Amino acid sequence: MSEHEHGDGDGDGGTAGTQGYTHSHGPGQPTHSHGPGTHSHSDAFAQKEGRWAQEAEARISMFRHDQEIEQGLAFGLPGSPTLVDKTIPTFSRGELPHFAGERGTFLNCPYLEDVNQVDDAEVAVFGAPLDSGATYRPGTRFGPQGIRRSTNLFGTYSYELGVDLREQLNIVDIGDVFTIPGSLEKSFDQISQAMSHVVSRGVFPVILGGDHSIGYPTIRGLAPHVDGNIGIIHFDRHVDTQETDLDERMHTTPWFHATNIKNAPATNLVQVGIGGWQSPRAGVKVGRERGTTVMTVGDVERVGVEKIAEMALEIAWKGAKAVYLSFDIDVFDAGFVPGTGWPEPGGLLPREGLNMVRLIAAGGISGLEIVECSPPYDWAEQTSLLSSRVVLDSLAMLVREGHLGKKAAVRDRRAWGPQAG
Ligand SMILES: [Mn+2]
Repeated sequence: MSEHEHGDGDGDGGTAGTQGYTHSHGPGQPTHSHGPGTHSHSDAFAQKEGRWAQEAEARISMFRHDQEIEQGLAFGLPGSPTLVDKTIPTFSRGELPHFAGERGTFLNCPYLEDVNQVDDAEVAVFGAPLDSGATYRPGTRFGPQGIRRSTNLFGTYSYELGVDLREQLNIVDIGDVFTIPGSLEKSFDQISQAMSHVVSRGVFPVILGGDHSIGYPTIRGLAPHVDGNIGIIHFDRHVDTQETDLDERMHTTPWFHATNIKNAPATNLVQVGIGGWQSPRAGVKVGRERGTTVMTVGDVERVGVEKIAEMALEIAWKGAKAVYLSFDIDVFDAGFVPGTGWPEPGGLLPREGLNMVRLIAAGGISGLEIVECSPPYDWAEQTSLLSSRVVLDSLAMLVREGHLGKKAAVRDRRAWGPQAG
């Protein structure tokens, strides 16, 4: 049986993303710890999330899935008569097989050529291909390509999160910002302008970096559109708070400049996963003077991911109107992320990082960037895969908690599939 045939579909055409999904929160947070009173070895306890997810799947619509198959048969011609599965076309159109075709966009979502129409979507993914800010290994200019390509390995549905992004979210890929390799400052201007465009249309931005220097222009593009302060939750092994590096604003400097922006105060900057032998002391001094919050890998280990996420949310949201997530993939142990600019041993485990991302996204964020993925240094796409997961898990939690997934699906034009957009 092919993947095409699972489930019966629930026939709620046109309502994917809204009524197609009975809003119900997950079985508690992913790493929810249970009080001593509830601790038992019963089946129900052992399968708390597993069983919840089994039930949750039944509540997700199959509308876009079915529409994609219908369109695939129309545009890709019905498959050979010898095939038993009549949903398979002659030419691959849509999700399957994952190794075929020209997918190209993030999670094979629709590509939006005309960015003037971005407000039809609820989420816009765009790349900021830049490595001019890298002070050691370059290659993050290929980050957006590598991250998009790695999403070929993922479907649109997460088992334990009980979310299917294809059904529940209007997400488009608007391609990459035209960066200027010889000029960081001009690239920053381009990135800020792109960010500002997306945010001004009320669309949730997802930025695929790029080295971490983009953290400054993204905040600069976001800030004028937030009626109040912005909190920043920053995952990284490095503080990135010095003023200049090698005489310029580099990928070691974004938060010095971002927290100079009036409504992005350093006291709302929370830095998680910091540590090791690569943080320049100049940046540490700035963080100390400006009062940033730093939580090391050791702090995460000692206090636990749940409490750290809770504290990060509390500090970032204090007096703020929006919280932005900036995730440097090098926060993970170097063994998991060879494809990055400054790999540092002793970082977070993927489970720890992803669990914190989920908890933070559940609290509601206004945008996110994933940075420092350098495909030329990557092996077996593992750094790209983890980068994609940060985005996917964030989006799924935003949908599950009702922060995203509110805009009704626009039939046909925004449907997932090869002809969409
Ligand atoms: Mn870093």
